[in-house]
Order: sequence, then structure tokens, then C-alpha cells
Amino acid sequence: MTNFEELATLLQKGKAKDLTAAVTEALATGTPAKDILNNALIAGMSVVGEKFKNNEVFVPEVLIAARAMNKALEVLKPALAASGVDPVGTALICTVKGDLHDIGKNLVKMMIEGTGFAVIDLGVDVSAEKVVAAIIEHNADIVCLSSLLTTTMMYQKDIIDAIVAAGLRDKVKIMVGGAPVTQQFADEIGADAYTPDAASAAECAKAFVS
Ligand code: B1M
Repeated sequence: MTNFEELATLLQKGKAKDLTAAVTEALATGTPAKDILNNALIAGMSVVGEKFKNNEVFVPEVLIAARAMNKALEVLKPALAASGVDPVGTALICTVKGDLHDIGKNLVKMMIEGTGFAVIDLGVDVSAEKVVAAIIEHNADIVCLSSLLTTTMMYQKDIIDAIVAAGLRDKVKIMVGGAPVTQQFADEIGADAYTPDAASAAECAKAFVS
């Protein structure tokens, strides 16, 4: 019988090789992919998210755990597809035009993926046109915008305006974040949510689709 807690611990410790071996073994012994995803990987990532929020672990640990999760997901994906497990929703994420900072954006992406979303990463320095096109192409539920510079945060508003102009505003929830962004700013530019860190962004995304 699969010990989900053991797998979740391997994920938290970032032991990618051991975790992928354990996931392979669990699949081979007939454990449903969905159970491995929910009870081990997502459960383990939630603990990492909680600890990150409470300053019990820091960026390197989160990145290492997220890398282990991604490796394990590679093993799990074919079985998940075969068993028809759908993602809880589709989120787009990017760092906005003019801004090349991507460490925080990558963390947010990984944490949101950890809650069961399919996340389309548009990268850095992303234009409003690209976001609008991607919403349509991927039928996105959530758009996540990251800015690290006071000179680029206003571009979050430009993207929201472009989404409104494209007639897509009712279709998506828009989340904003990044060091200079505040709740007041998010309210002013018409975002649906501001979250200060990756763990709360993941919680918020989950709440939007549940
Ligand atoms: Co730059 N940089 N940088 N930089 N850089 C800052 C942001 C800065 C505060 C440093 C400083 O002056 N003290 C400053 C901005 C000042 C300002 O605007 N007020 C600054 C500057 C000025 C610049 C340049 C202009 C410097 C120059 O060239 N003269 C230049 C700009 C380039 C550009 O983007 N066009 C520049 C360049 C760079 C590097 C390329 C060298 C590098 C980025 C490498 C990379 O990302 N791949 C870099 C770095 C590393 C930093 C600092 C040191 C660290 C940023 C970081 O990764 N933090 C930063 C100073 C600092 O923050 N102490 C700084 C760790 C990361 C986990 O945190 O990204 O805040 P953060 O993400 C958090 C939250 O903000 C939140 O969750 C994350 C995790 O919990 N979050 C979201 C982020 N996005 C979210 C989205 C959400 C929700 C939450 O919902 C959608």
C-alpha cells in the first residue's frame, strides 16, 4: 500500500529522484494517479506553501520542492491523462511588459500548479496583446500578472484595460502581485485580487474556481 505521507515528505525535502522512483513504484502497484496527485503531491506542496508563508522555509527550498513536484508530475501525467483527471482550471501567468524579474512569478506558478491548475507561463516582458490572445487560445479562467518595478506596475492596468476592450473581462479573474503592488493599487486598477505571496496566490486561485 502506498504511503502518501512518505511521498509528500520526499516532495517537501525536494528529493526529486527518490520521489519519482516512489511515484513510479506506486503506479506500478496500482495506486490511482489521482490519489498520488492529491494525497501526496498536492498535499506536500500545500505544506511547503504554508511553511513559506510562515517564513519557516525560504525561496531555495520552495524551488527545490517545486522542481521535485514537476519531475514527479512528468511521471504521473500519462496516467492522469489516461484516467481522465482534468485540471481544476487554467491559469495564465506572466511578468508584465518592461519587466524581466521572474523568480517570484515562477514561484507563484509552481504553487498554483500545486493546487491542480494547468498553468500557461507566458514568460517575462509580456504585452497586453499577448495576454488577450492567450486568454482566447487557452480558454483561461484566471490571469496572473506579476510586476517587480514601480515603472512597470502600471502596465498591469494596461493589460486589464485590454482585457476589458476585448470583451473578456467577465470571463476571467485577474490576480495581481509583486513587491510594489498593494491591495489599494489592485483595487484602483480593477483587479479581482491582490495577494502578497505565492502561497496566498495559490489559495486565492483555488478559491476562485471552487
Ligand atoms: Co531587480 N530590482 N532590477 N533585478 N531586483 C528589484 C525589484 C529592486 C527592488 C532592487 C532595489 O533597487 N532594491 C529594484 C526595483 C525598484 C523599484 O522599482 N522600486 C530593481 C531594479 C531597479 C532593477 C533594474 C531596473 C536594475 C537596473 O538595471 N538598473 C533592472 C530591471 C530589469 C527589468 O526588469 N527590465 C533589474 C534587474 C534585475 C536582475 C535581472 C539582475 C534580477 C532579476 C533576475 C530574475 O528575476 N530572473 C533582479 C533581482 C534578482 C532583484 C531583487 C534583488 C530580487 C527580486 C526577487 O527575485 N525576489 C529585487 C530586490 C528585492 O526584491 N529585494 C530587485 C525574490 C522573489 C521570490 O520575490 O519577486 O517579490 P518577489 O515575488 C514574491 C512576491 O512579490 C509575490 O510572490 C513572490 C513569492 O512569494 N509575487 C506575487 C510576485 N508576483 C506575484 C504575482 C501574484 C501574487 C504574488 O499574483 C499574480
